[in-house]
Amino acid sequence: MTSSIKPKTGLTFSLVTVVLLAVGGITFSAEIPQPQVAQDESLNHPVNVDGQRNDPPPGAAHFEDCSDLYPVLYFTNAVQDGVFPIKPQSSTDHFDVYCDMTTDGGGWTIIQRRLDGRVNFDRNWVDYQNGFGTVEWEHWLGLDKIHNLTSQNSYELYVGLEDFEGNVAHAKYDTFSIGDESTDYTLTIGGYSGDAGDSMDYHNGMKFSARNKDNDLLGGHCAQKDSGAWWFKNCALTSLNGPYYKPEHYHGHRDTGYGIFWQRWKGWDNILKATKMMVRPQNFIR
Ligand SMILES: *[C@@H]1O[C@H](CO)[C@@H](O)[C@H](O)[C@H]1NC(C)=O
Ligand SMILES: [Ca+2]
Repeated sequence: MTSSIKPKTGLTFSLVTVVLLAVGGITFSAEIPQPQVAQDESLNHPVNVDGQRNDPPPGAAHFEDCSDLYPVLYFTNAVQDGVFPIKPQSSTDHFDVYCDMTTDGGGWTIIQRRLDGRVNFDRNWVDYQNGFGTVEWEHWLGLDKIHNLTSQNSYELYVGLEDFEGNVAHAKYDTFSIGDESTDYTLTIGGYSGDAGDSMDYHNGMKFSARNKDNDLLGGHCAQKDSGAWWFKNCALTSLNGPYYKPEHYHGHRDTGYGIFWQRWKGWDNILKATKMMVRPQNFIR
């Protein structure tokens, strides 16, 4: 089975549409995949736990993350991956994110995605703070947004990986959050499960580094030496923001330098084709 990391559709829902569908009870027909949960179970899950969300003004976003939006899509039979606006509690404005509503029960907010190398990830600190790329495709959400997201609740992390032969693997972490700017976005991660092997535990407690910001434990500068930007230590067991190489142009890290790798799955020299990192509250109930 090759379950691809690629988005299934480029469909963008507007919040207004979602609300109208929710209110009108309009249902989509056949093509929309049904969520894999028992009907009865899901009916116990309230759409609006927070009164504020009952009547959002048109165009405004009151969903704190994609998990918050999941029940609305579910009750309108519109469960599908796509772009939605969210507004974490501490954020003053809403912003668009890509919601993965189909992997491992759905409700995931994507914070990082590589698909084909069309977006340059060799960027400065400020770009990693603010985010870059396109939400619909290759994307880094931004450290400030990731902090605001993961500080409003207890979050888990899902990392999806795909190599150039079409093999897929994943790593899931029960605990994931990053500190704010004053901590240089220190990573807190733990509770691994999955089939990719645990490459992230090594990075637990590390600050974020970029090519113009050295927060690693090495005498040198990992982000310059290895490229990319990450919670480098001494230096990395995985680097998902590293340079994107096609296999025909890659001859191992000693010759070409480090690419996108997950050491515990494929070693240092087997570069990856696609990656995604996404977060969801630990207490998410489908
Ligand atoms: C994150 O939250 C702070 C307040 O805690 C806010 O000032 C800032 O604008 C937020 N950042 C983003 C990108 O939403
Ligand atoms: Ca250093």
